[in-house]
Amino acid sequence: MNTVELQLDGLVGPTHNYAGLSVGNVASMSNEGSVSHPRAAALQGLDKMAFVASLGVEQAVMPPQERPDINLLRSLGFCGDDEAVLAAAHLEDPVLLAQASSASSMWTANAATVTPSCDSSSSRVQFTPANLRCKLHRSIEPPQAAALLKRIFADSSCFEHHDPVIAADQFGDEGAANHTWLRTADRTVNFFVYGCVSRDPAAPAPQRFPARQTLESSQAIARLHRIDNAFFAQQSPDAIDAGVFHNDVISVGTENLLLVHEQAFLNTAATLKALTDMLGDDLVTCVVPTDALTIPETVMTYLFNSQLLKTPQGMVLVAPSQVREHARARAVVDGWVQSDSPITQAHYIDVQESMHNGGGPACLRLRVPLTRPELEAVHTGIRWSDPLEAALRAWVERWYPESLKPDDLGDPTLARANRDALQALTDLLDLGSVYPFQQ
Ligand code: SUG
Repeated sequence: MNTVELQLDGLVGPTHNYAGLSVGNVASMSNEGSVSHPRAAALQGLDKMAFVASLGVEQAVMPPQERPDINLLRSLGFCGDDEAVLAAAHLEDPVLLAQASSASSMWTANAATVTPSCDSSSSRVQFTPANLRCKLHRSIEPPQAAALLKRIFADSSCFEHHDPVIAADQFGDEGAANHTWLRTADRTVNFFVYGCVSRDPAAPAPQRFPARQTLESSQAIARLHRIDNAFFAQQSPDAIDAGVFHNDVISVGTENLLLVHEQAFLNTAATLKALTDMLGDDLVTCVVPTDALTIPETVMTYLFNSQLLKTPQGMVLVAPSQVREHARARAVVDGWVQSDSPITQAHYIDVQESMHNGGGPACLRLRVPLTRPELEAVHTGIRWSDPLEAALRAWVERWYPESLKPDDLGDPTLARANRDALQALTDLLDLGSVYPFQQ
């Protein structure tokens, strides 16, 4: 099956801030209360998209969500007009206001799980938005994510959309951050990594930080997508307790290449053997030993949150600039490029604003494997081009605050500007009415 991988990057929203909302995510916890730079953050994201597109990779943009989510605040008892709701939330419960205002939909690796049409008995590309039930500020993303995905991938002869898996303890789902599609010449595997088995209290589980993805939800997605080549492996609970809150913080794979830390899974050797048995000897696994990079170094540099891209020049790694600055992480990358691994080039990219909240290059994109005809069926308004890039840069310059603190979030002009900005964006991307305020 001849597929291309569309990189659907989340555009950072104008309320991007550091509220320390994600227990278990070391960067989010340690940057709580710092000043953010929404304009710079959005421009860093656009720089990354432009760079990836320049490599000859299919690139597209996913709009941000409407924030603050005033309907969330209303549903929790704040009333009056929008300004009164914001003022009361700011006064009574600033953490809740920050949760309602987070720009976290930028991390589209958590927006959905996507599997290719060739693997499904329905012969269509399969989408299940993640329920993100583990964190309140993220649990409000699925309705808008689902609406946007349905608008972007609208052709029902190519694309099938499922509802998110039920948001219950047993079914924590964080989307593609815990799913990797691998393939060799004639075989494919959907590799799902989970943090715990919710129904089995005796099973190994992290003690300090939450396991966001459950086996039960990964299994449900494989059923919904009607795929018979799913393989499930458990993440190392110790790694989760050290800040590896998603599998994409400790492993990245595409095509026949999997880069992984030796402590990524509960049993890494057995997991890699099982994958090789399924995919054959063409599967290339590059395992980084703890001696070369410890788990804290992995979390600090986000080495495995690099984008691994198949390009006309071969396999290219797009890593966060933190890796370049860290001698040991940099040595790992140099080793991959110099060895006979399929990686031919490495590039470093500055996504510092997102990194401060625990989101590297790979968190900012959702990968959508498509055949050429499926790619042609994608909404054209969001596909990368020079004119779109110029229009998006001008749009960001026009609407985004230069800096922001969590305490600024009660400002009603922010909420109004966010809606005006999104109206201008939906016009620019030719998306019609997708947001709650446009209904
Ligand atoms: O869910 N950070 C996000 C980062 C998500 C990264 N995604 C992947 N690894 N795929 C999270 O923890 C921080 C928000 C704050 O603290 O203000 C936050 O939500």
